[in-house]
Amino acid sequence: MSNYAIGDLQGCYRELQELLTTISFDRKKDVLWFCGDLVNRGPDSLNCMLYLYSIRDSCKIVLGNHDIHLIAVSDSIRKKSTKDTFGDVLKSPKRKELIDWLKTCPLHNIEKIITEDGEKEFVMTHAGIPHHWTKEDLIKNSNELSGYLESKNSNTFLEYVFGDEPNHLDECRTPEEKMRLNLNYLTRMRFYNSDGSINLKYKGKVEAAPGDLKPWFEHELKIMNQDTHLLFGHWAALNGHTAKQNITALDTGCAWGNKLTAMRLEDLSVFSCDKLN
Ligand SMILES: [Mn+2]
Repeated sequence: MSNYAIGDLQGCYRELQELLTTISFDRKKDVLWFCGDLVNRGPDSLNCMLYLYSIRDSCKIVLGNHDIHLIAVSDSIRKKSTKDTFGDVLKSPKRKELIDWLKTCPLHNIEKIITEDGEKEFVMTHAGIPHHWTKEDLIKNSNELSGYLESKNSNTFLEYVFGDEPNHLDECRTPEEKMRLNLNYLTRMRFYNSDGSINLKYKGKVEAAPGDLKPWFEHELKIMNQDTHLLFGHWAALNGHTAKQNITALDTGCAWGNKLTAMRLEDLSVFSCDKLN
């Protein structure tokens, strides 16, 4: 039995199947962790969702910004953009079932796993974890957001939760603003500005970042201790590199022509499948 953490799928269904063949995935024994952004930009969002739904008992999925955008478009809260490629999900007879299921997926997953190096606590979110959050903060804030997304009033939640502002904890004046910032921390964050606000504009490489931008994972993170291992996706420009032993970037940009990556958590072995033409 092994746990595999898999990077941003973004509709790359054929690459997922090839990767699962490479790792000899056995749904009766193995567990797949998905770091979110299951859909969009790539060609086969519907097939990805149908497949993951069919093996959902063998999966730990956290939601990414594209997944939440899909939910909001499906619920007529947001408009589909010309860049969105999840029309197949919206047109599917299974749409409601799939979207209802997506709403039950959390924004984080925490689990202790026995590795070759002893017991480690793996923590997965889509984009990252803000430096000032403890594990308890993560659980509380993430579960609060999921509670609204899963509730009958999810439309009200989706109406106020999109937007880039406020981008600093000190600028949150209402509970709604704080939840918007918390969702952005979990699903969209890459860099902090020097004043402690998050920068949601620059998406590129760390070495080419303008001015004083610093990746979230370069800050001293309250959640880390010696047995913690963070897993995240969302940031294809990192190409899997954080230069931190205990923080793994899983998004290797399959939808952008690069590759889909899986890491076996028990020994941190990395497997990948190049983008298929
Ligand atoms: Mn993302």
